[in-house]
Amino acid sequence: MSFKEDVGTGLSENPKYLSSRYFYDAEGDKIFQAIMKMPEYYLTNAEFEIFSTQAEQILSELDVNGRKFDLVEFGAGDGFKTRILIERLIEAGANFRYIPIDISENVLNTLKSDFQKRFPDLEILAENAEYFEALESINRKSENPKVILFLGSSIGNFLEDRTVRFLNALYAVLNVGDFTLIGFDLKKNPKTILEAYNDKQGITKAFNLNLLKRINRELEADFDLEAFDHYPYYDPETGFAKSYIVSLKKQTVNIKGLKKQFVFDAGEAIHTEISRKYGINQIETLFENANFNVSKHFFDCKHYYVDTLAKK
Ligand code: AVI
Repeated sequence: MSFKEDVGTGLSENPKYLSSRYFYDAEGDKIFQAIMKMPEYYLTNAEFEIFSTQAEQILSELDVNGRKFDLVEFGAGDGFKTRILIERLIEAGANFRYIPIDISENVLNTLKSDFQKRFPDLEILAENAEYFEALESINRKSENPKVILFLGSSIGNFLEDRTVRFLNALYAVLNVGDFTLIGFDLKKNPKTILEAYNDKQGITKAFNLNLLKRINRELEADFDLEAFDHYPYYDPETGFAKSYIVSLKKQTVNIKGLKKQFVFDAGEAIHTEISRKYGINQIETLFENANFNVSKHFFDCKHYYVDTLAKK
């Protein structure tokens, strides 16, 4: 479905929702870069620490020993954390191509030109695609052994059934002996988690409300941003961090591009994002149910976050 159709569907439902995949337009990409630099958003630093200090261990688990392989990355973003892993792989003499995949063409172009400068000898095959589309096309692109990266806790943005479908689809495209390395945010003090999605500077608020701005820009709508607020919520029992946009008064919004008006009650919420937090047992069960063998968990020093390596 297109942005326009999805907005029409989501705002017509009760309760209303909008998909977090639409956060990432040019402006959203920029705000997300700022989020990753926030001290409250511990996820990026944790994964950066894991790759800075444990890349050799990751490499030794991969057991590539001079064999050529493809390092495929789903949701590559600006490659900030992958950069350090790639640096270490090159230093260790690994023989690989890099295949970054992202839904944002904008971010992918930046990544490609940055990596071409940093790693002039690295072969890069960037692909602008949605995850499930990319999974389908991956074997047409490459017959080499594969290591598929899905970092940054992006898997946490999937609902349960999508997570299961993703892991099953991943398993189906891999050959026996191939690996996947997936970043999961772990359950921890709920206050730490909530702060990561509720920074005092209002960067996450701007990120969430940019969805309304995007609808204004692309679908000629008249959302008054002052009349909506950002509401993050974390449930330590389920591990679901959820973000909402809440209407601060009863109001009607006109979306010209849809030739439709939408009524919001005072206090009515639009669900925009889920960022799931996991326990280690849940992660192991997820992989086991998809037939993967968990090779090793790589934790940061605070055990806030884990990159789990699993083998087909
Ligand atoms: C991209 N994704 C893993 C981020 C997350 O933590 O769910 C997106 C984000 N939303 C608010 N802050 C960051």
